[in-house]
Amino acid sequence: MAEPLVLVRREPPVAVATLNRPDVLNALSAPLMDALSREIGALDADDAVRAIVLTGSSRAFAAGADIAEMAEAGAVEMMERDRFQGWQRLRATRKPLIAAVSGYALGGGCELAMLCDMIIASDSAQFGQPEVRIGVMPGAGGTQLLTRALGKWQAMELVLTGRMLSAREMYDRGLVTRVVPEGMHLEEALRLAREIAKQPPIAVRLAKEAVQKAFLGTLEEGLPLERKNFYLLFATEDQREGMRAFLEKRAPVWQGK
Ligand code: CO8
Repeated sequence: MAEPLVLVRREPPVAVATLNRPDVLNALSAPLMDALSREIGALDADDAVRAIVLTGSSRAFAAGADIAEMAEAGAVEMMERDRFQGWQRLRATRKPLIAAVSGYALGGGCELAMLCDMIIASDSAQFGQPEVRIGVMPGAGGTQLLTRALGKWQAMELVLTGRMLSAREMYDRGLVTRVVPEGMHLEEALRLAREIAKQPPIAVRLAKEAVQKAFLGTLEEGLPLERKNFYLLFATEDQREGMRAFLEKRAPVWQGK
């Protein structure tokens, strides 16, 4: 039987999904993206899983969309293929998604890392949107997300030259959450996932939604959503428990209710 395109390891309360096309630097083919959105969707629906880590190989998180799949396609054919459904499903993930990046995160690979909520990078990692060098441009959110993260003037340089930046440069510019020594990215991402998994799950979910809104929407949309989610948390048992535990000077016990 062929190797699965995405390997999943459940270690409740966290799980790891690993892109598994190492021979082509995890090029994001349509079957790989289908498998990924299916597996992440299943983890998102699994009550035992509180945070999800997405990783690749040591040489590449992912070197972009599969160029071999697109090289001969026409514009209408690309539109008919509508390859963005899987991306859209991934964007709808409600649990925290942490990218653990080593090696190349290029083109669609950089966009996939940016779709995650946090990025832990090995100091060997390299990020970039090299599409212009093969005659196209980013198509899975790169122009929008990089610009929001880095600002117009820095994003423009990356998108128009296709230059790569190191993990440390991306950390300095605010795109990477943390840089760790070579090979420690997965361990550190799991540590972060477990720390998040200790928090009350409904508060985590609503807070993630509110931060996403801040990043993607306007302040007028974001502030009311934040306030609504804040009020909503007072309907949970975890709010009562969290505040009482604080006042009683003991550790809280979360019910997820
Ligand atoms: N697609 C297909 N195959 C790839 C890709 C890719 N993106 N990247 C690497 N490979 C393959 C190579 O062809 C090679 O295969 P083989 O061994 O059979 O010849 C193998 O992976 C190893 O790669 P290299 O020999 O090139 O390794 P190097 O260490 O010399 O170079 C690089 C590594 C610099 C990462 C180089 O492979 C490279 O430049 N790759 C392409 C990077 C790129 O241009 N990415 C952008 C792709 S377009 C995109 O992502 C648009 C996203 C929009 C969303 C689309 C949804 C449909």
